Amino acid sequence: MKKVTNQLVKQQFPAKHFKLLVVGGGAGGLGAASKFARKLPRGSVGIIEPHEDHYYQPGFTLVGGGLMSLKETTRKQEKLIPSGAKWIRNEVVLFTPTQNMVTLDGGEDISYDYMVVAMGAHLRFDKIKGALEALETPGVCSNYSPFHVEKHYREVMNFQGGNAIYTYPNGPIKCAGAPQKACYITDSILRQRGVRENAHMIYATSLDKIFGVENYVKPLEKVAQEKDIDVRTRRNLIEIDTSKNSATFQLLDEDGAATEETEKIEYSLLHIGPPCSAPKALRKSPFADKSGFMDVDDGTLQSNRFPNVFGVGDCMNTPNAKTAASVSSHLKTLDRNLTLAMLGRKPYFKYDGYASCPLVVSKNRVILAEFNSNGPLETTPLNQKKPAYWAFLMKKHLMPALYWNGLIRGYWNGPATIRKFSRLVDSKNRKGIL
Ligand code: FAD
Ligand code: UQ1
Repeated sequence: MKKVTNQLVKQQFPAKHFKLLVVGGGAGGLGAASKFARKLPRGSVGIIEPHEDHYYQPGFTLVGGGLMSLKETTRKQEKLIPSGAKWIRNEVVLFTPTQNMVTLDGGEDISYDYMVVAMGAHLRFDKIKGALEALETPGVCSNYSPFHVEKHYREVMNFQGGNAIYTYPNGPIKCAGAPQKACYITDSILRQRGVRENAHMIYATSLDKIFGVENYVKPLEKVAQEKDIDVRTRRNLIEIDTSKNSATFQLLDEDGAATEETEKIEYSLLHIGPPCSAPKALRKSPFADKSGFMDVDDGTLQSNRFPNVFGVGDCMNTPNAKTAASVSSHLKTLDRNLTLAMLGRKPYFKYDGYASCPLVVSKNRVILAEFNSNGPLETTPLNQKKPAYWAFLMKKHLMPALYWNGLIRGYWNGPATIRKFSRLVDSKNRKGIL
């Protein structure tokens, strides 16, 4: 019976044209499709997504630290596609926005009235010489990849001594705090295992400071200092030589430009924070700016060149940090602006630039960084700069629930409303009225 129904659905909604086409079935794509599948007639929304498994990527930090299983972060995509929407299990290889069309791998064309591009950011281990091969050798791992995140935990549990290096790339990266979170959890585990004194822990970053948001720099410097982590700034990992267990860093000048100088460090454990880029099909499309990311209006998230196309998530060139938390606020903006566009009106609702990075600083403490380009944009009246157990509980229990039940189902629009209420009791700047 189910087979017959599926057949009927297929006949009713041929996969050729959609009122709304969503490219990418990650956090942003599913959230967008869910919102509009509820508003539009059945079969009006198509989602193009090549992968069968959907990962809750923010959980990878916990998986790499042995605090969550990979299984808990993984669900089958088919179970997550909103009812009424059609999943096209393929990838876009070509965008032809002048004809409102995309081409799939294999050559099939799909057309649309409106499109949401939600392709995320791609991990570019290939930009570091030898990294792809090195990831298959002992000691080299990355929480960023579902295929190498469990290896990180195994390496930490087997670590006996030597240099443990955590790297941060020179350029865009999703969840910019994740490399240092991995470093801090490792420190906790090594202490618990009684082998910390055999380790020299290095956090090597291309930035000129430990974290890009000023408000959290001092608290994080304190964490790194207390944990005896050797923070080396203006270093960019460019090569891994597994025959010598050697990582080569290019030294950057004070403006972040490459110099001729390099530094080689021998590793026992090397955790790679990969450079990230826009996916290839987007990079070479008319949507991309020079950086390859999708050129959108920072506020409305509408494509700067094609007004029937919007962006959401990590694939855009908006100045926010690339996080799932940002996606929640993108979705709020998209919901209103795409609806306006569909009604023939001009989108005017503005994304507030919100991003958040729960900085896990041990196996049970988190600094809950929340910010936009102007500085902190915190939700709670509590001191979020201080490593806290309540924030850890949020990271471990509340955030996955918000993601699975709220964000990807199009119900979670970010914490802006909670923030307004909590400002009434704002103990931080004493402006609250309660
Ligand atoms: P994604 O969720 O990555 O989805 C993009 C989708 O597009 C993918 O499913 C992909 O298969 C698909 N796609 C790509 N190319 C094509 C194509 N050509 N055709 C069709 N589909 C395509 N965020 C937080 O808020 N808090 C955290 O604590 C946090 N920690 C993180 C830790 C790690 C280790 C990592 C890796 C990320 C973390 N993030 C965190 C970031 C968060 O996971 C991302 O910002 C979020 O997933 C972005 O959503 P997105 O939809 O833009 O991209
Ligand atoms: C958030 O909304 C979100 O997406 C569901 C995350 O990713 C899993 C986060 O890490 C954070 C911090 C938020 C923001 C939510 C609150 C309640 C502060």
